[in-house]
Amino acid sequence: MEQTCKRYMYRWRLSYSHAPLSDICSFLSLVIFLLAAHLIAFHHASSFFAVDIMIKPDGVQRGLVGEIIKRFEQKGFKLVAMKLTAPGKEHMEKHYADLSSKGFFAGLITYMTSGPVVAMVWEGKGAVLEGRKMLGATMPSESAMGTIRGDFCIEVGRNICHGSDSVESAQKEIALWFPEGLTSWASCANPWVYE
Ligand code: D4T
Repeated sequence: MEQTCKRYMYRWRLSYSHAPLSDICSFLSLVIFLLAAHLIAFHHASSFFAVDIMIKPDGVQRGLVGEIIKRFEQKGFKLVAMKLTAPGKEHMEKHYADLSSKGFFAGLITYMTSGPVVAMVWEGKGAVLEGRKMLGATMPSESAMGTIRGDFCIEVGRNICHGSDSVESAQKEIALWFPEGLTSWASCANPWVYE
């Protein structure tokens, strides 16, 4: 009996002292990895970046181009590229490629190719995150008043403007919309916008 107990104790100690230690190590590495990824993502999103903003055909038709540009200018962002363009179906399908499996995709492409759009690139600290806040939620009914969608539209299929949802998609979209590159310039407002 004593022997059996000792054997069990030995086995228990083995499993307690080895397996859990490796489990704890993997768990700690996972926590450290997630923490680092979170910090990097946060730093990425709040650093100086350019965001692709597009005024959709309804925004152009309804005469909201000036109003939308005004909001980004007044916020303190710097315009580094802009064009009024109607690039066609293939281009829009590329822009919205990640939504190609959605039921609303065909309607979205028809809407997006129904007239010219204004594509812009705005640069500034946290431009991607702040730009999305300025646009408001995808669903206008969920957009806060004071945001562009909250103030100017009602339906998701006519939600006026687009904004990149991450630094990575901003980089992809900028390459798609402005293969000729951006215009680099120094704004005299910089010291009045940034500490
Ligand atoms: P965009 O890309 O236009 O800035 O929109 P969001 O990033 O805010 O949202 P999204 O990619 O999910 O949708 C892209 C585009 O599809 C239209 N849409 C969306 C739609 O017509 N019906 C829907 O149910 C959804 C979710 C509106 C925006």
